[in-house]
This record gives sequence, C-alpha cells and structure tokens, in this order.
Amino acid sequence: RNLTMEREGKLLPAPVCLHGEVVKGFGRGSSLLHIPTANLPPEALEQLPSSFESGIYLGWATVDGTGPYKMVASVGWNPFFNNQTRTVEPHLLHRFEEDFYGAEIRLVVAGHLRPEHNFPSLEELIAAIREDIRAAGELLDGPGYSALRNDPFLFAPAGRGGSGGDGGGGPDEPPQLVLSYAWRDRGSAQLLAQELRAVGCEVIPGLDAGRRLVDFFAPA
Ligand code: ADP
Ligand code: RBF
Ligand code: MG
Repeated sequence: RNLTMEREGKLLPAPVCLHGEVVKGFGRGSSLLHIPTANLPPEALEQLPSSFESGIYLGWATVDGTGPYKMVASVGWNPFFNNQTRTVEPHLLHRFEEDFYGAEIRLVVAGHLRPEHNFPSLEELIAAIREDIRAAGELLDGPGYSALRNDPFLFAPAGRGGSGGDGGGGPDEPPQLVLSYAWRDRGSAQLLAQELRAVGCEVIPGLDAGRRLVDFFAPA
C-alpha cells in the first residue's frame, strides 16, 4: 500500500504560515528512521486554522532566514508511534552540516500530500516517507508551488508574524500599523501591502492580533 498510495498533491486554498523555535522531540527521526524532522513547539499548533486536518503536507521553509528549502511535514499524532500529542514536524530537503535546535524555523505549508497512516512495519513507514520526499521534491518545482518559495513570510524578522510572536514594541520602538487579513484573502492584503511599500512604509508580513490597529477582512 505504501508505495502505490496516491500523492497527487492538493494545493491548499491558501498557504498556511507557521513559525517557531526548533525543539527536541523523541529523537527518533535521525536515529530510527534516518530522516530528521525539525519539530515545532506545541504553541505553533495554535497558528493552524481550526479546520486544518492532520496529514502529510509539502511546502517551503527557512531556518534563521536561510533558504528557502523544500520541505515535507507531518502534522499529527504519528499513529505508528502512538504519540499522545499532536506535532508539526518538517523534514527539509537539504543536507545540513549541524543540528539547528533553537533556530527560528518558518514554514509556508502549500499543499496536502496524503493522510497519515499506521504502517505494519518500520520499513514500510520509512519507504512511505522516502516516497513523500521524492514526490514533494518534484511537485514543489511545479505550478502553484514554486512561486511560494518567495513568500515574504519566510523572510520576515524572527519572532514576527503569526500568533504568539512578540512583535517587539517597547516604548522606544517606532509605531507600527499591523494589517491583518482573513486567511482566504491574502491576495488583497498583499496588494495593499504593495501600495504601502510604494509610499515608503516598512511592511512586515504577519498577523499580530494583540497589536492590531486595522482589520482587513475578505468580502463575505
Ligand atoms: P527530534 O525528535 O528531537 O526532533 P530528529 O531526529 O527528528 O529529533 O531531528 C533532530 C534535528 O535534526 C532537527 O531538530 C534539526 O535540528 C536537525 N536536522 C538536520 N538536518 C535536518 C533536515 N534535513 N530536516 C530537518 N531537521 C534536520
Ligand atoms: N508517522 C506516522 O505514524 N505515520 C505516517 O504516515 C507518517 N508520515 C510521515 C511523513 C513524513 C514526510 C514525515 C517527515 C514524517 C512522517 N511520520 C509519520 C512521522 C514520523 O513518525 C516522525 O517524524 C518520527 O516519529 C520522528 O519524530
Ligand atoms: Mg523530529
């Protein structure tokens, strides 16, 4: 089942942006599977739309502003290991010289690859993940996916963008106008951002509900 499973890659209606500091997991990725995953902290799950389903996804990642790297991520409970908590675990399609625990990782989740499964053996889980990596590598060069490698969210300053980010804002910092948008209406928000940039404003992509001054919602 593992290798014949369909992986057509369904582009999401709008990309989902996640960021956080890379944390330690159970250490199984490298040692048991030989496929390391950079685990996001549990709070990162709060950045997902409430309707977001567990599964295997593909998209783009940066690590402390470097990249973009292609990535394939598991969002779920890892049924093979019967985990008790839901995790977001991206594997980046890049060979790193060192671990990067503690680094700021930013993800633009662009498409859905397949549901998560339990597998009869470790070998079959590994074979399935290898096939995910191969499929994602190809799909991300294709239409709808490749343009997202330049998504400004990937290159925003660390800690900004997404709920939970500390947008700075001490007494000495310049005032900020935070433009937030409904997640289906990213396109219009980006147009407005372009116009603001054209008149000299610094526009930092992201959403910071706590310091929001202007709401920008999609028409119903
Ligand atoms: P853990 O359970 O602690 O996440 P893993 O074995 O899954 O352990 O991954 C360990 C670490 O490997 C990641 O947090 C990251 O710092 C590092 N790493 C090295 N190369 C990669 C890669 N290509 N993709 C993801 N993480 C990588
Ligand atoms: N775990 C599962 O239990 N079932 C899966 O179908 C599954 N698919 C994965 C696909 C990808 C691309 C990646 C990176 C991981 C997947 N995992 C899956 C998670 C895997 O069990 C986890 O990364 C390791 O346990 C290390 O934390
Ligand atoms: Mg991991």
